[in-house]
Amino acid sequence: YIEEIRNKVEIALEKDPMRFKHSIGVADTAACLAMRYNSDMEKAYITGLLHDCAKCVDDDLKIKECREANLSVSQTELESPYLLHSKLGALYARTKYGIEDPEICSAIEFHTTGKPNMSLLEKIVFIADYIEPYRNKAWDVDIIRGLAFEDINEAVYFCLKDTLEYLESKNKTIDEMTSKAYAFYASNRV
Ligand code: DGI
Ligand code: FE
Ligand code: FE
Ligand code: FE
Repeated sequence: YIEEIRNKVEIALEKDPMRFKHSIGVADTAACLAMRYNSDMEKAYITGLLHDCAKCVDDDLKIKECREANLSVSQTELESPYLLHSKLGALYARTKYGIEDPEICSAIEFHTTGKPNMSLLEKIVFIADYIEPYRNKAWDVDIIRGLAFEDINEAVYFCLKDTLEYLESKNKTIDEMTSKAYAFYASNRV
């Protein structure tokens, strides 16, 4: 059944072979983090495989499909339609991959912005997306790689901090959910 999902995702991402490699990296990394935090490894692996399943949909189509499914599209999402791949990915998980588990769908939905008070699976996928072995663009990624296996909340905090610094340096619009997530993880540090 995992093999079936894997093959479907490979086809869905065939426009961008690196994206499929990244998805395998996120699945593997999410499974490792689940192992570390006594969470369900199979669920983490499936969520990792699927998290970017809507990434290769054209931006106009992303907006159109979200609207058709009555998913809200904010001003920030209109300005940066790539943000919608997480919401649309959660929808596809249900409609195209038969995933009924709301925890998996929610972890896909919030993997780009994060959100306050994430579930363990949400945090695992959020972090795995950032630290998987094929990803090396981020500034502090090696520090966060180690931290992820020591203190997952601290790792989430640094991921959000790096992301916000990057977005500010590029003058990109910050989604309300990204700001809220950062505020939550900044104020809950011990
Ligand atoms: O899909 P991936 O590239 O694997 O990773 P992702 O879904 O976490 O997306 C990462 C990109 O999303 C990265 O370039 C930063 C951007 N991003 C995250 N939060 C926000 C954001 N972009 C905007 N405009 N606003 C945000 O709040
Ligand atoms: Fe993504
Ligand atoms: Fe991410
Ligand atoms: Fe990703």
